[in-house]
Amino acid sequence: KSGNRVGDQVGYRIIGIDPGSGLMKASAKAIEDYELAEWKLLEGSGTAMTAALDKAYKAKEPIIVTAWTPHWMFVKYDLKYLEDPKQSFGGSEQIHTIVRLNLNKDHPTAYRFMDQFNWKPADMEKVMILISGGATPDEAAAQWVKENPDLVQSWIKDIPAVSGQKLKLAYVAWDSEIASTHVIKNVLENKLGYKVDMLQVEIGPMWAGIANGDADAMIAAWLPTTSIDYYNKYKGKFEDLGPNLSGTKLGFVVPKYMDIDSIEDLKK
Ligand code: PBE
Repeated sequence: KSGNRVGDQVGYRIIGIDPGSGLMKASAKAIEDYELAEWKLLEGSGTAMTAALDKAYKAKEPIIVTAWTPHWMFVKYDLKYLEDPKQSFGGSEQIHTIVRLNLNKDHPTAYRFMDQFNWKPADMEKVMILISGGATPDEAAAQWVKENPDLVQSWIKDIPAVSGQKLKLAYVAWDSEIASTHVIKNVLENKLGYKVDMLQVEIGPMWAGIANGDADAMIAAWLPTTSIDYYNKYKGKFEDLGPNLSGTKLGFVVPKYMDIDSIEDLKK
């Protein structure tokens, strides 16, 4: 082989997402660990990343993106994670539910529900697929809640409803968190009687909002690695209600029609 085929094909560019995300930090670490100094990690957003992927995929062009699981893109396209023998992206993680201090006292009903909330990657993926297929996040959440009555009931069993109290949920516009946060909103409003305010923000302000009490809860803390900087920064200023989902993954992803398998192949 002469030169770097993959690098030349994609202009030594890896399509990233929003700069504050844990995925971007892990991607920068991978570029260092695998000594990919000639490669550029482009900043953008989750939406810009999936748009670039869609365009390349339809044209059968080569592309490398930063990505995560659960995500609808693995259902819609034939994709593969590049192997990561150096474990730059860490292992499988859990998503934790994080609430502001004193939520227990101020909103015991919401607190108890948030504490019980847990589901599987396939559940989250179903909501994501509905949204990527054209449903609004509210419509997708409503449909999923309707189709999963037993699981939803297990989250709210024996919890008394309230009458119109306000609750504020913070989230980042990642497709996974848009899906999960709208399911929580639907249950809080339609089963437990809250009026929910949705605060869409960047990752830093999401954590700061919980820590200073501007937001009541969020379900977007990927641990032990992806969100750890924010977790440590605000430690003591929030309550961690533990995992609501297990089995996430992060990495560099390419279409299956590309002839590479490992991050190490980017170096050649
Ligand atoms: N994500 C989705 C986030 C956490 C949730 C993987 C894009 C991140 O990288 O911080």
